[in-house]
Amino acid sequence: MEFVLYEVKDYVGIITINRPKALNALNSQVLEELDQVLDSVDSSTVRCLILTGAGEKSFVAGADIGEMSNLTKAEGEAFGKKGNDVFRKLETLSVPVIAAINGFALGGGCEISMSCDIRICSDNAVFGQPEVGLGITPGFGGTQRLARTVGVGMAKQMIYTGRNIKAEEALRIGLVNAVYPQEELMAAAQKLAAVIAQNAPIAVRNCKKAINEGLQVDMDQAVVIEEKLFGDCFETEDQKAGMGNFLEKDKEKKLKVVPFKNC
Ligand code: DAK
Repeated sequence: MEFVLYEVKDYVGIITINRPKALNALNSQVLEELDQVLDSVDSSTVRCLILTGAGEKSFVAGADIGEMSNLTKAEGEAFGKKGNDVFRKLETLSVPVIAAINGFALGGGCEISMSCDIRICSDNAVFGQPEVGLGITPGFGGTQRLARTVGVGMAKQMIYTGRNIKAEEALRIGLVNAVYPQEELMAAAQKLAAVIAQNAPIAVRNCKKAINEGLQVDMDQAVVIEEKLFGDCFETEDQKAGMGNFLEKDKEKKLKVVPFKNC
């Protein structure tokens, strides 16, 4: 692949959008390659993913403005659908995804980060939805996911003004969970991913599904979704070993990592 790198180590997959000359802007080829990489993620060997951008300046500086500039209405809609389909695939992937945001996360860059489960960023990160300045609306889910992530009032302010915000403000409004010096970002993402990867994979995957699906429905339906996914964990080796270790009251065993079978 030309623009998307993928490597797996110790149950953690790292996807890198690798188009640094254009600040990792998303053109059709990047979206297609990303789609293929997501299809190739094997949840029996990958328990957590990290998504980042190549270089130290930009995570993703948005959809490719050059490619979009001459689109017709129909082509614009098709481009929006292509991005939305990939972003939705990312959002609904069975394993958790951490966005390690290493610089600009503008437009489609901010939007792709919001399709991930957890966002952490470097101290030089810049977030924004500048689309109204380009004469368009956010087209890769920004109007929907930003409002759900930081609240309606803050999302509307960011989108209507097109104003960019820095890392510390992103932290303050809950767009990211933590800010790190640039050189420490990937290590922090890997440490976080390793903690997630050490937990029972079926349970982690079911938690993701319960949270994502539960948020789409009312509470009565949401608790039914949780009940089903909770029940689904029983009779797995992870559940037996996890609870067995606790009940044996053996400190060594209690601390022992659950064996991760039935992935
Ligand atoms: N697209 C294409 N190329 C980009 C780019 C982008 N979004 N961002 C940067 N580049 C390219 C620049 O053109 C430049 O290329 P060369 O001239 O060297 O060939 C190279 O990356 C370096 O950029 P700069 O020279 O501009 O670097 P600076 O440090 O001076 O500035 C910047 C960095 C991030 C502030 C600046 O590049 C910038 O403002 N970039 C654009 C940011 C932006 O507006 N992003 C939002 C894009 S709009 C939809 C689907 C999707 C979307 C909307 C609708 N539908 C179809 C429904 C999504 C829209 C967006 O994401």
